[in-house]
Amino acid sequence: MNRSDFLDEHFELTRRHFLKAGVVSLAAAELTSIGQAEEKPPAPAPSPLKRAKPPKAGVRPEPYFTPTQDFQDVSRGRPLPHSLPEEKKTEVGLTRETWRLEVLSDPDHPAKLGRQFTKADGTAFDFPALLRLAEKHAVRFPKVMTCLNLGCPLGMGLWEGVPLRELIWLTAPRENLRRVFYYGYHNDDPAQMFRSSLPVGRVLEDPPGLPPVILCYKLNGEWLDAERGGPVRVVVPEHYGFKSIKWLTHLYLTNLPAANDTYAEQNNDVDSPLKTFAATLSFPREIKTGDEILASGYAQVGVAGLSKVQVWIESEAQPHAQDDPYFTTAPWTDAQLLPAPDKWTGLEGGRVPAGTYGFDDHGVPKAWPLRLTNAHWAGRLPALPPGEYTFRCRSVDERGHGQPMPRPFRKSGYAAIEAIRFKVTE
Ligand SMILES: Nc1nc2c(c(=O)[nH]1)N[C@H]1C(S)=C(S)[C@@H](COP(=O)(O)O)O[C@H]1N2
Ligand SMILES: [Mo]
Repeated sequence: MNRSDFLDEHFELTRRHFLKAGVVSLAAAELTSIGQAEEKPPAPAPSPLKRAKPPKAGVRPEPYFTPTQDFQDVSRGRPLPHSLPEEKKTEVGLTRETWRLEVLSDPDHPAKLGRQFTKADGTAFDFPALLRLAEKHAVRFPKVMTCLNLGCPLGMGLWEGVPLRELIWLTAPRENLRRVFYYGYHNDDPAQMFRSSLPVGRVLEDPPGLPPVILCYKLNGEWLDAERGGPVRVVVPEHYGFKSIKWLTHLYLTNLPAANDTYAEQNNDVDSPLKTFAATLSFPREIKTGDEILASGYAQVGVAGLSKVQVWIESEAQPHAQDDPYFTTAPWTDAQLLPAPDKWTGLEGGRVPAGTYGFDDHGVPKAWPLRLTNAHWAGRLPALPPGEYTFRCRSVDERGHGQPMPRPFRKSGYAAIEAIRFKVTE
């Protein structure tokens, strides 16, 4: 069997298995996507494959872009703003018709502005004003949404919006502007406010290779829905989810020199951009002596990029050295990184529209894997004698750092190496 046959067969197997044996919600999601692709109903899988962990949205090869309703939701709020009845949403500005955004100087640490945009004087931004800015300035980029404290992304999205700097320039800022902070609708209860912030430099100028911070109104080509933070949320390309405030209502320009994020109060590292890591999606349930071991999964490609994914099996009979917590000296072997999809499932027509950051006008990625997205991998390991084992995978970033280095600490984003224990029987 050549490599691509193996991969085809492998993904056919994982696909069938996901259909047959998935957790109910996953099975439903898979069925929808397969239904859209008009594939045949599944035949029984010749050898059962098992996911290493409960599946989560946004990490599977298909659909590549996570349908909005399949994102995991970790947002706070009592009640959750997106669960409010339509009438209440209209009243509090959670519809495109009634949404307003105030852009203000921070009264405690004022930035000197030529003008503010306030509800009181009727100048707050509304949705049509945002769309007028979009006509000239709209940008669109792919980004995986990941919660700092979770081991798995919430979903992969194609986000569209207006660069935040366009609104900042409209305030005619003059001096004492060092940061911006922002928050969204929180049931008018100060205790429920979820705030985030950025250095103004990041907003005004994009670091090399990164798209702008946006006020986002579309996800995967459709209006951003209430559960994902619509009508308008912030999306910060290189950051974990907590910087991407949903149901945006207030933007402050400030002379504060440091972060005042809600997440900072909760003992998190709020300056840490997205890390690179690999995880397993499928692994054989039963392995007999003589069976080749086929595994597959995904890698979140953080700001450090991804050069490869590696796999390794440790035998319990001959455990790895105790003084090497990240298994840097283990005999890792390279897995195969799968090429970019040619059909971008989850988007209309399976196509990435022209004018998308990182893609050419035919919707082909300019490089692969793309930073801030998911790439997928498949690994193949030789047959083993009977015994107990642990399977691991890891990413290696573009500078050659094996996961979880160079930033191994938990507060700054999850990157622990996963372990899957298994038995090989006669
Ligand atoms: N207004 C508001 N925005 C928020 C949050 C929140 O609780 N309230 N949660 C944040 C966190 S911690 C994450 S991880 C992301 C999740 O985005 P998603 O719900 O689209 O997956 O939203 C962020 N934006
Ligand atoms: Mo989060």
